[in-house]
Amino acid sequence: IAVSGAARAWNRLEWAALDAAARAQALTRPVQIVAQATREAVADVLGAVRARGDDALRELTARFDRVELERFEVAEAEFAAAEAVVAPELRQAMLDAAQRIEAFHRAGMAGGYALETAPGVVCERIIRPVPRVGLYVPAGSAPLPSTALMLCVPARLAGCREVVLCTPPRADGRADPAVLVAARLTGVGRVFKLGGAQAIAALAFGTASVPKVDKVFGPGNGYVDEAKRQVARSGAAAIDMPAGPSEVLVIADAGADAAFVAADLLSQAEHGPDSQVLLLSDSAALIDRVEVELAAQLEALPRAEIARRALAASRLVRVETLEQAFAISNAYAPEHLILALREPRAWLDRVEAAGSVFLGDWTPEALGDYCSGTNHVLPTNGAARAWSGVSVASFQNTVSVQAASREGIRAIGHCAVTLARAERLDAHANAVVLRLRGAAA
Ligand code: HSO
Ligand code: ZN
Repeated sequence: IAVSGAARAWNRLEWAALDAAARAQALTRPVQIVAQATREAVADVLGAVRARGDDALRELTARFDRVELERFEVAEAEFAAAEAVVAPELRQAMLDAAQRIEAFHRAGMAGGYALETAPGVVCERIIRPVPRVGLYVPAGSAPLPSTALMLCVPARLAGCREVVLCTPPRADGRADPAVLVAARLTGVGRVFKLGGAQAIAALAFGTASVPKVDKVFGPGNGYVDEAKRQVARSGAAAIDMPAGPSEVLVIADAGADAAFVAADLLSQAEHGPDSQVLLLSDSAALIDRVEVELAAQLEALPRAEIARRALAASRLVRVETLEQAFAISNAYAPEHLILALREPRAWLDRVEAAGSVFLGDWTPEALGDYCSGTNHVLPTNGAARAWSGVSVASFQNTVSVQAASREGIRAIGHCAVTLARAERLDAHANAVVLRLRGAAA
């Protein structure tokens, strides 16, 4: 049984039948076209928060979150109430996940190092935490306490002095209780009920009630992503990465389990109507089976409407070979790449650009989203070509240090003088020559 064209909520394509323009079109993300209107709306929000601080935050929160907040910071009583309503099983799952995330992130922490590069010349790299960081945890249609874990755990491991979290208020003026419990479990001090571009603005510029931070982290919708780009461009705060709507690309062979593949595609599609979902397979029969599964599983989802809208921009593509699938994937540079292949590890060398890779039939993206230990804050929108997902290093700066002795300046001073003269920078040359004289005496 094949799904007929009219019933399809997704797009099925034959790569070989597409010309260059159609191929480019097939790999174009809707979010790649950031509307001028979005850019302007975000610029207005940033300008308002910068100019009028908390007053602007109050107005924007009333307009976008439809709630009047006198105070944005979560008070002790609200944390306590959150602890009381979060089910023990959920709390325990968050603890388990946090422990695995911590173990994996700790193991990957870079250490400093030192090397004597010439007799008497020691160069070092030392590591310092970014002093003040702001974490954004989206709530939108689904609050994401797991994102709090993914951001808070590495921030604490890095030793950041000030860790501030923003998450949108609910209609009742409270923050999502599970997000609050996750923040507490991982040792975050201050949480503010702010969402969208106004949250990013508050963190980047600071207001009377929200402390200014040095770097803003976290995923978000197109507005949040655009706000992060704008504050980074203005120099107000650094950002972790451009991170817009979530995406998955699955490469599946004829032996893949169609139900598993469909479930993975839908787990991405349910994130939001702007989520990106791609399947590449060299097997038309597998795609047929995935279509049947998609249709069946979609109907049973509470978020079917959201998933259906995401699927409308999705693509199921029959490729000629798996090599071709990897070439397409590398060009697209997906946030998540699932290899539903018989020998997934053998193909890993082909992966050039992806945020996070899931090997084999038993590794759904959902494990990485929650609790395998890897980070789920990953570069989207093709940024994986040049950006990496969040890690402890995202919360650290490296500082280089060098120390030369008299012997050291004698060893390499002449090299510096020659280069300085070639650049006609005489003061540079003098700074070395004076010392060479001193060291010779
Ligand atoms: N797939 C999302 C992360 C997430 N999924 C959070 C569920 N909760 C972006 O990587
Ligand atoms: Zn997810």
